[in-house]
Amino acid sequence: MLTKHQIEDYNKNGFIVIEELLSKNEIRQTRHIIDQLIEKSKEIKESDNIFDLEDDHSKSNPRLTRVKQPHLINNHFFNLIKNSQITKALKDLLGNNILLKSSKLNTKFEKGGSAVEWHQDWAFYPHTNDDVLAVGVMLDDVNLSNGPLMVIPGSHKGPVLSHNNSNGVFCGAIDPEDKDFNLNDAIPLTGKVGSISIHHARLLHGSATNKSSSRRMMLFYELSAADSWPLVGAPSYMKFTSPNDLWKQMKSQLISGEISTCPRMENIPVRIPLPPPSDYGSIFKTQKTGNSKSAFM
Ligand SMILES: O=C(O)CCC(=O)C(=O)O
Repeated sequence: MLTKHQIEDYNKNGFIVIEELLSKNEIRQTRHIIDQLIEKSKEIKESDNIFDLEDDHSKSNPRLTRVKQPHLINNHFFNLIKNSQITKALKDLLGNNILLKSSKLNTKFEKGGSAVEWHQDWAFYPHTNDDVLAVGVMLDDVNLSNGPLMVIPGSHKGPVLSHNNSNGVFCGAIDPEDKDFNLNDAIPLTGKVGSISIHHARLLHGSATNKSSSRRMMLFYELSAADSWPLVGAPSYMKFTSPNDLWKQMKSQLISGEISTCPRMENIPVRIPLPPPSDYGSIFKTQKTGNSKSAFM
């Protein structure tokens, strides 16, 4: 499915964008379900297990930062990745055995949708090997003004930067002054609705507030090779107390092939995302309650 050039690009730079991969029908169905979820969010006043709210959310003007784990809310979101061209592309990058770890819908509404401070996903969920990545499905046109995902090419081969604040607490974001971070190297990942981005879990990335008048909704899936096991952290999917529940959940999230119970270990840099901030409910809460420094002031 991917060309040799795309695979080389991913390995070298840590990301690729595939233009208009999803069909208009897939996008239409997805948006329809999301509209229903947004409607439902009108009933709540505080963030909960499903919705993460912007500060100005109200019944008359619902404003979310995120819908958490949409694939656990509606099967459509699981089928969208499993039965689409996306899985074909993933097999070229991760091999045949692929496990979905979690999903999230970042809504980034017009006129103020929240920034995501610079971070490496790896800092949140280190694994035994780094065949771990995130797919971003563009559910709106993404342009330079509506807060595109930005990445630092090649940073997936560098160090794992500290994501702890000056008090030592995990805040889910790097210090923009870190000597290993240079904002001038950042490039935006733009594309038409239906395009996807794929970024490596160790790649430095972030995105600014959406100050424009057009929404930037993106659906993210976090996946790994099925022999890549989480170490610690990963609060969004290792939340099971019983091995039976864990096994059931993993099997239901298998995108392709088989789960391996013999983790493949690699000698790669890892940091443990502890001690936790007061609210670990989403990256937005982690960065806020962890008092992360903003690169987007
Ligand atoms: O929505 C974005 O632009 C960034 C997404 C991201 O990095 C995250 O949610 O962890």
